[in-house]
Amino acid sequence: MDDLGDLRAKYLTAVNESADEASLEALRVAAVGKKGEVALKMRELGKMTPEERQVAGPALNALKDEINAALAAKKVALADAALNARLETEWLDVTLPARGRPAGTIHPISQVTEEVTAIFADMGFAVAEGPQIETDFYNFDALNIPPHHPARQEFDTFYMHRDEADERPPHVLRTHTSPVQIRAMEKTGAPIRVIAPGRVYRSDYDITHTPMFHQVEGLAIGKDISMANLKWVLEEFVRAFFEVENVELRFRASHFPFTEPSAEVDIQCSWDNGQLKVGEGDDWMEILGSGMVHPKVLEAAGVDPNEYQGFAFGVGIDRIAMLKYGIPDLRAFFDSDLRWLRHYGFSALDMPNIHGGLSK
Ligand code: 2NL
Repeated sequence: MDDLGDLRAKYLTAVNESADEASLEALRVAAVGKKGEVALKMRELGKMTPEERQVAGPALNALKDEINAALAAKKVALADAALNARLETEWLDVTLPARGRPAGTIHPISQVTEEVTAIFADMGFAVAEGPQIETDFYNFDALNIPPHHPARQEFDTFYMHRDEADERPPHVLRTHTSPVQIRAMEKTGAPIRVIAPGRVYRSDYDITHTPMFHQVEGLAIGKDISMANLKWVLEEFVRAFFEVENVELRFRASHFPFTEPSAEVDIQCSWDNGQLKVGEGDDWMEILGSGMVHPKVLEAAGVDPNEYQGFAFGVGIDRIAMLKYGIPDLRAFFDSDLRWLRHYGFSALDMPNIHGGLSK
């Protein structure tokens, strides 16, 4: 039994020097496994005298326990060391400032849409959205523009392809956002106060027209909404949008199929050596169309014209963006030229709101 001391020294040293879990397992099998050296020693107990066995038995059990404990402790130590090594290489200073990135900018059309939305939200208008591909019912018929009305030609409409055998009425790319408001009236009925900003399409391309452009329309229907309310809302809008204390508006009688009476609205401005100023001088510039919603339009949208009335208006977003931010060429809006976007674009962090100043 003298060699028990050697066995103990041999395995405790080997366990201590072991570098990974696999070699620890090999040591466990060799030392305290079923056919390991300690088990072999235990088999020799049978050949001993009872006195010898009384000493050797407990000694072998103690050695087995000691080796098992050393194996378990080393296993924990190896796992700790592995974790520490990982933590050493994978650390990250979460208190460092964020990495700068190449600044993208907000397109002037998005900026102006947000500005207009903020102004009308402040006056109680919700935003309505709808499809860009419309049926000709929503784009025309519901707006009091029947099939052979000359206004259908004026709109330079894009018609979606239809097989000749297909007898369903055609779909069109919406020529204005009015159909969005028809759908809104159908859905929520009156009273209602919404604006409908978005893309619209007309087959027209020259220095002042692009085949896709942006419009915001507004609609307010109630029991006693009058042209006086229209005038105040539009004055309030123009003042807030152009960020001027006072600006004269001029309402000129006009004609649209969907409003009666109708008015085009000019704003007071001055042109000094090519520089436009809104709210001063004695020039006028047309910026929008408006009127009292035609009874037939209310009826088509499921609103009783004997009970309700209201106003509507339409503004070109691209056009008022050019006026406010001095952008000379409409077509540059859609060129995706990064230099242009960096020059005319806005910071993503400056969200327009009525109280903090619209455009900073
Ligand atoms: C323009 C003219 C206008 C409307 C749009 C409208 C919408 C409904 C009912 C009645 Cl649902 N009218 N929209 C009314 C008058 C004028 O736009 O020249 N825009 C640039």
